Amino acid sequence: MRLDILPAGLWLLLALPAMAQTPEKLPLPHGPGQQSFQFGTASVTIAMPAPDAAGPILITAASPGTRPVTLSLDHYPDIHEFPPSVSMVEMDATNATPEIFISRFSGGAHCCAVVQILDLVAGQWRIVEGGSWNGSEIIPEDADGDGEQEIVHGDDRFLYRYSCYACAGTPVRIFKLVQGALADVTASPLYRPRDERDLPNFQQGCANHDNGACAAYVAVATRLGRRDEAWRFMLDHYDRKSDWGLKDCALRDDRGNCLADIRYKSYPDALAGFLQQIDSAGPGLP
Ligand SMILES: [Ca+2]
Ligand SMILES: [Ca+2]
Repeated sequence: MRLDILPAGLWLLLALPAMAQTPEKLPLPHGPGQQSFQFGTASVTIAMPAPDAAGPILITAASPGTRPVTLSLDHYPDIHEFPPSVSMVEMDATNATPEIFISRFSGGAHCCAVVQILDLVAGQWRIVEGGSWNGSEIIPEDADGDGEQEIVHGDDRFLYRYSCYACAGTPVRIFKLVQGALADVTASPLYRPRDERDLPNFQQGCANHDNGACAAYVAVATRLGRRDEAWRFMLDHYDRKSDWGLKDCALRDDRGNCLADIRYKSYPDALAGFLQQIDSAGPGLP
């Protein structure tokens, strides 16, 4: 971004030492009560209920001349729960305020870091639902060196899909916050170097007949414009004896019951179907 075309408000933001290029984690109030933080023109207030009291954790973002927003997080007395991680981040370049990034572990063996972001869009603070991600916490990072933080995380849709949890790595996914929406920018040429770095590992796993690694290998090679060679390599190396991932579901009801079973004849058929599906999904777990 050229400095001479910055919106006027952004000068203030750039001038503040608090606008570091790493997320700044905010301390939660000790015990019941509230605490406020100021970042340039934006403020965030965190209100914690007493541990034994019913009532939500409230996180409010505000700035002069805008409509504030309050995020309400569940809190139940006398039940073990995980506190939210609240950070000031710079993710959305289309406003002159920082964003407030909230990541909270839901508990459970492999699930989930639940993400919400408070973002100022057209004069109103909004709550952006940032999805549920495998792992205990999401910490945004600057994946492309532009000073804005992105969500950078393995593609959870590959987990368990064709092999065991710890077997194959997952391709990376990158989401950028733009005017209150998280955009999947993974395919941008900016992130090619990451894919090029990851590709040999996935190829090696595929060479070892790990169908999960073959899936990651084909997906990443496709982004790099090398699908045909990766597909041939997969056909030569995939585990023909494994039936992991050959069943799928095209449609589920509200309770998660499958209404339309899919049974693939082979792993390559299943993989082709999966790679078509994953283009259109939102952030986080499927
Ligand atoms: Ca911003
Ligand atoms: Ca960035």
